[in-house]
Amino acid sequence: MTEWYHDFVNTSYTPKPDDLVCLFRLESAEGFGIEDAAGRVASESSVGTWTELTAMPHRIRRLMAKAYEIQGNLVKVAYPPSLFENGNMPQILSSIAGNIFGMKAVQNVRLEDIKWPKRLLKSFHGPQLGIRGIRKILKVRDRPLTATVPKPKVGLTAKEHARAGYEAWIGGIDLLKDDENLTSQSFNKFKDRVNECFRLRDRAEKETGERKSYLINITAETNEMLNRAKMVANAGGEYVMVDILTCGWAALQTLRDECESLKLAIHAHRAFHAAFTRNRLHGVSMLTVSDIARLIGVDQLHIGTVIGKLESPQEEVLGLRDNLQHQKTDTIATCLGQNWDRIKPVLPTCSGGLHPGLVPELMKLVGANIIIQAGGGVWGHPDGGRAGAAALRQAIDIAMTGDSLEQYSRDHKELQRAIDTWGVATFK
Ligand code: CAP
Ligand code: MG
Repeated sequence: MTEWYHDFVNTSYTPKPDDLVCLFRLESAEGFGIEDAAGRVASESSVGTWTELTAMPHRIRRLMAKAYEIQGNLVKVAYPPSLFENGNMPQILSSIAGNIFGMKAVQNVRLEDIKWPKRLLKSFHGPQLGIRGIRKILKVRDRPLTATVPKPKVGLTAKEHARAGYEAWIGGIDLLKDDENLTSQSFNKFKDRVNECFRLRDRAEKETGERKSYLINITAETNEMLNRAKMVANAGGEYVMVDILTCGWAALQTLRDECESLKLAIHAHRAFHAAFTRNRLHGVSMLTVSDIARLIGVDQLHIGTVIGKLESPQEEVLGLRDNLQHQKTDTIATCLGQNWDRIKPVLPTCSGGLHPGLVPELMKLVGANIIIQAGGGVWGHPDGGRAGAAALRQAIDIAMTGDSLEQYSRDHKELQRAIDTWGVATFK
């Protein structure tokens, strides 16, 4: 009997410009070759099932995906465009990132990257503001933007939270940020936080003469999230923050459109990603997540730090940065490259275990077109949050010039105290 799945392998096929292409890292299970596994992945993610069908009309044969390149464990699959519904991210992902992860013939499979054809690209809106729009709002042209999450992560009242924001803004921070697990708990109701924080934000702007803003976490059930976005717009906010992966892509699509009418930027937190991005052999890469987030249209996204408290390899962080910042990326080993066309760039956010002493190294690695977020690295400063905020800003100022942090800290006491506390070390 012929192996039906092999009909989905065609190494002489060249993808057409409007095919969607996926790059998988694939390991077949015992008893199966790589072609057996590749054929099964292409079949299950397009039109196939576990056996040859009695009726397979010719027109449906044209919808078969093709595993067209197999190099070691890296397999490229081309999908005909008619498999997909325009602007429907859940449908696209149920196809190419659906059942395949559980197939018995596959030991491990990781979706490394997706190359989006023009038609699908056009069916999503992309960021409303993008990097340029954000920088314009905040009137910060060259340096990294700064953000801080008050710590403890949750437990502060709305008043305490706003007071922390005020201290940080006055100290030199641009963006107050909520933590991913702060929404509207009994001790800190969303409505109270909106009122308190924007009141003190306006005051901090007046006192510093700088633009200040607030990444307020609206994460909730979709309708509630839209209500919260409206409350932020009414209070004069510029942003909402959302936990994109725990909310889900459909909710994010809905929110993206609402934010267009409310003129709000979206800060995307990626809590949950490591559940399926961290295993290098199985799951979905963070690069793929960043593609989807950019297509749907977040304005800012967490990418890791290389040197902070959370696992984020240098190659991955730099790949994410390029994928978010550039209009066009090249095909390299585990990346298919993409022409983003009219889809605007997204501002990468580096966060997780950062403090002033790590800023020069971070900027050397990732550059200045980023947001630097420090929670513990501001609120653990021995002289409090305002001093911590000042120290972070001083570290950025000196890193922008490339001069020595240690020397600069001699006449910048907040920075000096931060360095006395944490040095230039990474804390796990
Ligand atoms: C950082 C952070 C972020 C992580 C998320 C936290 O706080 O606010 O959630 O950065 O990871 O609560 O841990 P600290 P990533 O500055 O106190 O470490 O950015 O990698 O998505
Ligand atoms: Mg957090």
